[in-house]
Amino acid sequence: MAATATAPLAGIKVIDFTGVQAGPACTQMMAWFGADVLKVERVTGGDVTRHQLRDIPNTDALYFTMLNSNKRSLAINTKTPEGLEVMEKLIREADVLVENFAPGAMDRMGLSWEHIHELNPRLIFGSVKGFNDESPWKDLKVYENVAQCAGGAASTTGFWDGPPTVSAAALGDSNTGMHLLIGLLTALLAREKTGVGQKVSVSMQDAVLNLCRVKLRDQERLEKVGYLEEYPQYPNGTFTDTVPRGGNAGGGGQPGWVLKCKGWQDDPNAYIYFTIQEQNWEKTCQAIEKPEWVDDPAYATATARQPHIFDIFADIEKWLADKTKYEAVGILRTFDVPCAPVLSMKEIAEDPALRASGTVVEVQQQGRGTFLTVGSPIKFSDYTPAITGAPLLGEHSTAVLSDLGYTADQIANFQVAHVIADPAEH
Ligand code: CAO
Repeated sequence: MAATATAPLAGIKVIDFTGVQAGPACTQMMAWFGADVLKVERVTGGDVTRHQLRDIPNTDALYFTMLNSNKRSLAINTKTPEGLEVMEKLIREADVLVENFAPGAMDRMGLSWEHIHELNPRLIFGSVKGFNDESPWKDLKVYENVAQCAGGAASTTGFWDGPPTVSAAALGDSNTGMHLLIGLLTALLAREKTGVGQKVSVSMQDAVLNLCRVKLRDQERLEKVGYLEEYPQYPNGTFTDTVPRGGNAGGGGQPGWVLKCKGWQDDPNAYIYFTIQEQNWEKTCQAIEKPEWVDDPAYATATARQPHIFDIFADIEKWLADKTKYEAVGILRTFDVPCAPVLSMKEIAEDPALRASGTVVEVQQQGRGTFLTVGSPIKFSDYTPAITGAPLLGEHSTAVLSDLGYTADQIANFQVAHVIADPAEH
């Protein structure tokens, strides 16, 4: 909707047959980049997120508005013959159709990939499921945390003496949507050469696992050498035959940890992440006022440090005790120490730099005023997405149907028969 003539995806028509988070995150980004994204929703209630976790009565929830900006909405019962006919007309004209319903739902609706491909051979069909087609669990319905557990994230997240832990980051949902977006854009490029669309499928388990690539690396290393030198369990603890949870340890070759700063007793986020970069050891010692560690054989190499790495972190916390997280980072950055304050969501929401970059944006929303959302994390030199509000349920039903050639009488009859929702009902 906010697309300008120069928008990268201008002219691309997307049928957004998605709900909750994984699919909507994908199509929202297409809309930001200029595609005409038409969200097709159930007549009663629409996308479930419109109603989930509402903060204002009778107003679409932030869960919905933050994943469906820049789209249009058609509320139509696709299980009626008339609704299915509308869908088929839309499919004939579209470039992309994205869905993330429960396994088998598209087939049950009469919209199998084969049928869609027959209706419009150029159309690219994007599909999100919990598991891929080879999985014994391919019939399961899946939400975020289910995927994090099945994709290897939960077993490797948290502390060794606690249970598997899920991440707050939407590794199962939005991450899968971003993977699907890559697939769809690739298929659009392929279509330039072949003239034919294809089905692009991404499973949430696979998308999570793709982000847990280094943990599979660690599994292979563990099987070969029996230990993982960068994990807190080394060298004083024990390893089993599977990758353990490493707490806040750095995942690469650079040890790091979350360290307390001034005020941590009262502020749950008065911490920084501190990285000991091997090639920066000398400057790191200067930064934390421990110049004697530079040449001390017990400290001078990563191998020498590892057996007492937590004593080292404890000493660094002593240095941090009279510094706020911002003061600490202010000092450490001048010594090239890779570090950052642990930022709360409140701090992020108020951060002027994130606002200036368009990463956090305030958006006008009908019936709500404004709301804060995460804008595009992808920055182009020649294009800046303009983030607009999310559509009301069925806001564009009449316009879409009339563009498809339906008369005012036919549209009125659709309303009476509940094929489309009556806007007065919203
Ligand atoms: N008109 C008529 N019927 C419609 C419709 C429309 N416009 N849009 C959807 N429906 C129907 C579907 O056809 C389906 O009907 P059947 O079950 O009779 O075939 C029904 O609505 C429910 O679809 P659903 O997929 O939304 O079902 P659900 O709420 O039971 O499950 C979810 C939700 C997310 C668990 C499931 O969709 C799923 O596993 N999706 C794949 C994985 C995924 O994307 N999960 C992440 C979601 S983000 O956390």
